[in-house]
Amino acid sequence: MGDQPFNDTFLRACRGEPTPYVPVWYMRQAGRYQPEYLNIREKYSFFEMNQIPEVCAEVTRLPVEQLSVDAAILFADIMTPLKPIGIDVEIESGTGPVIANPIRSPKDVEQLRPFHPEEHVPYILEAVGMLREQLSVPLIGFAGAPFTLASYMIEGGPSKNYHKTKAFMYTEHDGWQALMQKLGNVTIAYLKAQVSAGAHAVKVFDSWVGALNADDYRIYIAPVMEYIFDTLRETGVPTIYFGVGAGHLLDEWNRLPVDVLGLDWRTSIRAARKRGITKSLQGNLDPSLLLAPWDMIEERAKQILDEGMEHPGYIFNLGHGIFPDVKVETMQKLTHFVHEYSANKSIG
Ligand code: 1CP
Repeated sequence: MGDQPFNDTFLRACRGEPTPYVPVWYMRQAGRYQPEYLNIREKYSFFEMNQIPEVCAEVTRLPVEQLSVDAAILFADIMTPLKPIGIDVEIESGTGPVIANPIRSPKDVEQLRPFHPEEHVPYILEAVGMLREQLSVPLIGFAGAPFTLASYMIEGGPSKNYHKTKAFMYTEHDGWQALMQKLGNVTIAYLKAQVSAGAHAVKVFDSWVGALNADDYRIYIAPVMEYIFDTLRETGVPTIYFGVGAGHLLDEWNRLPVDVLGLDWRTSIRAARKRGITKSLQGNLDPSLLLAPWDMIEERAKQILDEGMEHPGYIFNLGHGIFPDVKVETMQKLTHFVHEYSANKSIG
């Protein structure tokens, strides 16, 4: 692969430049829908896969080779930096992250240790370096955003309503500020290290921040996100921000010093543009459609591409991650369709 010319279409779209076709990659493009992934996963726990650079690199490359997507995303998890700071987290099959010692008080926040990527996760940085050599498409590094990380740390695992997280936020003013500050520093340190090791772009996943209304986002979250993206500017690589069910926060997001906003399927690209969103956009096919008949997938993908292509700075993706029941062939067909349709449309 290293012999192929480098495909920078994705990076150009991140920067809002025109591209010959619409670049595409998929959230959770490495995962349980791939038989090859399942074979490897049988042998290792999730974090073991993370800790062996050759395995981490192989799983990261798999969707690039199999689907012909225009970007790779590092095979790791938003939970990866939490173990070294003192959170006892495991990834359980079918559930996700489960935490044995959730945060219950400001004292628990005080006890969190600082994160030093080179010392704590050298294997991740080694995998990034290997991928930089092996890939002919950009590598996206990533981290969790403070609210989303805090939601797992406080709830102890996946949640539907984030009651405990919000109660902590509303009740423990200083404890919450300290937690956001500490997690903001984790995110920054982790992403800077990934860029130094070779990542071409970075994405901050704030998957669950849509649980807050715009006022609370402005008060409790915007300052730390501004600090994160402001500091990441120093790296010079494009930055991406994503959350699920967060259409009501778009005006807040548009004010952040970030390059690309990732939309879920609830907010159309055209609606976001009409609201005055000027940044590059990424998204947003409903992943449930991947189980619908092909004609329907194609029709919706076409509609999204038509909307996305009204402005330069557009990257095709799903509105959230691929899930295990999806067929690899569907993803291959979709990637091919996005490339073909957008190339012909921009020429025609
Ligand atoms: O191709 C890729 O995207 C692989 C790399 C990757 C990324 C970017 C993984 C591997 N996880 C993530 C990010 C991640 N992890 C997010 C943000 C994106 C999103 O919203 O999906 C979140 C919220 C997590 C937390 C997490 N880890 C969950 C979700 C749980 C919930 O609350 O619903 C799950 C299921 C995991 C485990 C996990 N992470 C990644 C994989 C392939 C898996 C499944 C692991 C397995 O084999 O059991």
